[in-house]
Amino acid sequence: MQSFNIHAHAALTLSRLLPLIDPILTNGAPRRTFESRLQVYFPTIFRLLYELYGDRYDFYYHLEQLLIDLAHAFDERPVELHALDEQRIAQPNWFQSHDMMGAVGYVDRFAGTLAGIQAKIPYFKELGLTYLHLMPLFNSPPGKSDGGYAVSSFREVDPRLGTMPELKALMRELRANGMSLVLDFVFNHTSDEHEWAKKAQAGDEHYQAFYWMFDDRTLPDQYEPHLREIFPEQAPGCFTYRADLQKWIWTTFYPFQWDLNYRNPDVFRAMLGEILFLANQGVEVLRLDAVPFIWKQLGTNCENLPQTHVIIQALNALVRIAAPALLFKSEAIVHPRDVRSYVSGHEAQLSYNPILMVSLWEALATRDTAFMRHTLTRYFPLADDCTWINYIRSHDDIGWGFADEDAAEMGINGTDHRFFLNLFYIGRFPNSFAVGYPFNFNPRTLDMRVSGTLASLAGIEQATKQGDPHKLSLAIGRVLLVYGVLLSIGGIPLIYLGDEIGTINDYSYRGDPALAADNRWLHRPYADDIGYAQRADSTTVAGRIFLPLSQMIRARKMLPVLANGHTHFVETGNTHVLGYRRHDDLLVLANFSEREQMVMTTILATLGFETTALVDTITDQALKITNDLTLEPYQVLWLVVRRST
Ligand code: OTU
Repeated sequence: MQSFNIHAHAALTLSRLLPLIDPILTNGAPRRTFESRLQVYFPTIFRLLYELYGDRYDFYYHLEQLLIDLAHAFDERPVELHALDEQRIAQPNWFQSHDMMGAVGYVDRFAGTLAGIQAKIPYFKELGLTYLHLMPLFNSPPGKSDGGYAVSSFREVDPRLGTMPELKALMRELRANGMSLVLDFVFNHTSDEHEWAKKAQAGDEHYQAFYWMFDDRTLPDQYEPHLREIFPEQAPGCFTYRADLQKWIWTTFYPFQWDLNYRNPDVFRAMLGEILFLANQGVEVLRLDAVPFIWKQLGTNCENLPQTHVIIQALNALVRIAAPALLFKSEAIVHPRDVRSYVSGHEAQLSYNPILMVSLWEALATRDTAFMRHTLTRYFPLADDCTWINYIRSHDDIGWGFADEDAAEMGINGTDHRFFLNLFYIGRFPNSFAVGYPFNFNPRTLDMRVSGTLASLAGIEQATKQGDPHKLSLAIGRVLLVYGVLLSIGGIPLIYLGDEIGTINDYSYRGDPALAADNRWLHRPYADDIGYAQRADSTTVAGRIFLPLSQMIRARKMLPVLANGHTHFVETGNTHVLGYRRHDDLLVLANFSEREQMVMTTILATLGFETTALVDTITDQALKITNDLTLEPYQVLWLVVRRST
């Protein structure tokens, strides 16, 4: 309980702080823009930071420094990005358009270098992309980089990929072609070779306080029983002993990834500095890596704590002032309720949608959409100032993140169901179509996740090896079914590059000692040049995926009804068939089984879709329905009523 009026205090504080920016922002018009945004957001910033750091003797000093940093960042922001800011402010829902289409991949694996990525722009346009996420590309020590997620400098591009000027030029070029660049912001930890970590190792106490360091096991022993082990096989435990420092260090992930201590306002300020630096290079979306872990509190599991939200909200409000075109995307692969807790215009405008991802795999394995419908009805709808990033595969493993209590409501035992899904997707369940591999089995909790590409998990690898054309058709059907949902359900669809041509697991990582222990490299394949060359050939696997997917993407871009929002899940009367309406105008039906399925005419009529005039907007074909509607195995339809007058 505050004994003073925080709003009045914020206003007073701001009036006292304002003179600090006089020497930085001297020009009238920009100064007015900055100040008017400050008037809007400072009360929020003040309230949030007060919550985190208000009890510190140096709170006011940190506020001063933040304001100075913010003014400098605003002042240094290139003219074209100021123009972009204005454009985004004028059209704040730009990212919710049906035109949005995303893809993600590793620079080196997809195109060798940044120059290689630049050369792929025609291909990205062919795909219809508006959003390109390049996997971590900053400096990261070879051999201990966790796929780039151990960052040793947030301001230097990995020299093997290119340079900072090249990255800037690429962003400009992408933007000129209608694409926004998305980069990771790995802000829960740094590499132990980051300059801050090196200074800490050299004994600099200022930088030691950037991390969580303990002289002995007393506190780690109190924290640890409550914590989740993320990589129990390769990196057991959450603390690492460093003999050089004679200290225990908090390392949620690999031992060389040191968790940052956000209780220290210096860390908050330093990381805001990195955000604004990246924003001023031209990055449009920052993916907030491992966001659930950034605040720690003894006695809790140190995930999704309230202060984590306060930090993101504060960073977001600060960004609205200095670089408002920048959006945040949350990466929280946690309980569905917690996933959703980060997504809003005030926090992360975008979020991975692991809820949908898991549901899709679950329904493909069971051929039953009841649990999926239950889950999505509960968790899919978002406020209208944010949106989902809908994906089926990322560079990470798949963890079965549904809620046990939701499963129980459906008569499903969560633990058993996870066990089944794991067995199914590692191909150990009778008649499984999947070729996946177990990732991080934890003997203590029996928890496990799955690695593999979309094509391999959907059955293409197995069918190809067995030379079974029927199985191959079904597997391709699964891939297209998934895309039929991702592209129509509401949000930004995200393709993992390679998946659009059916790239199967890449086993080459096993021969590389730096990668062999981490089988997530299975599904981070190199670009398959042969597959890409075959993409227009409908007799090849690549073409059988790429051509119909391209058709769906074109169809999506012509259907404003597929923009974000207004997704209503409906009862189709057939448990194998998922159904949802987009507004009242379009009905998606998706058959998750390898058999023909019927949906009754009477049910369609109650939903407002008379079978006499139905058109599938993917193919633009009128449906000829004599009795009830029949869906082919794995067929997906985007139906509208179109009466010829
Ligand atoms: C993320 O993943 C990245 O996506 C991984 O590639 C990194 O290894 C990791 O962070 C460390 O930077 O647990 O299994 O709820 O699920 O942050 C991968 C969020 C992970 C975590 C997620 C993490």
